[in-house]
Amino acid sequence: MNCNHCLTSGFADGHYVLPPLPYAPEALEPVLDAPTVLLHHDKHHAAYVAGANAAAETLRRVAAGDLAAEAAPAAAQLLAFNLGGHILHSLYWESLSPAPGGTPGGALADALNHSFGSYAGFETTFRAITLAVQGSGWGVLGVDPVSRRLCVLGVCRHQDVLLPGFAPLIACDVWEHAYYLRYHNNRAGYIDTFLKHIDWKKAEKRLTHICHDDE
Ligand code: MN3
Repeated sequence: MNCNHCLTSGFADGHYVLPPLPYAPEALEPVLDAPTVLLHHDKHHAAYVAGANAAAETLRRVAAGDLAAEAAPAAAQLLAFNLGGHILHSLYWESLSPAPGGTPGGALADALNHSFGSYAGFETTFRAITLAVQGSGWGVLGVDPVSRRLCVLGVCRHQDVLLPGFAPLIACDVWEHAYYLRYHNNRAGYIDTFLKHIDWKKAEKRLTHICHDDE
């Protein structure tokens, strides 16, 4: 399985597809309740998959001359929004572990220490940036392609405030649909619980493959 398996499994036979949850919907108790997980995956994530396919189809029809070129800019915007949603949700499911996640080891621990000074420094940074995302968005830990350090981005919606070439490792959804049923308006409590249930093993694999892809 390569590092981006959770992303490439979202495409098959020429279309974006909804990847299955990597665990049972009730497996994330007590982080998230099964109704939240099921609605989030089967309705919200699925809607982004459908939206990405619709936008891609519009762009194909423009390229084929079946639609006026004027349809392309709006479709490109819709593709960025919906495919961004598909990518980040695919990563979100893989970011969470049904068991308490502990702390990272190996190269990822080294990278976090190098980039944030310590694991606590990472947590402080991630919590602050993710909590402060205005409205709907994401806290995303990933690799800055220029410095090769890890950084946290506060992504707005699914596609704003992203660096070209940024390679995401961990994504925390802070759209209200991700947490409102259980946490109500307590976004901070949700983020703290998320931090305790990160699947660091999978994140470490993603980091290893990102670094190897550079060689
Ligand atoms: Mn969501």
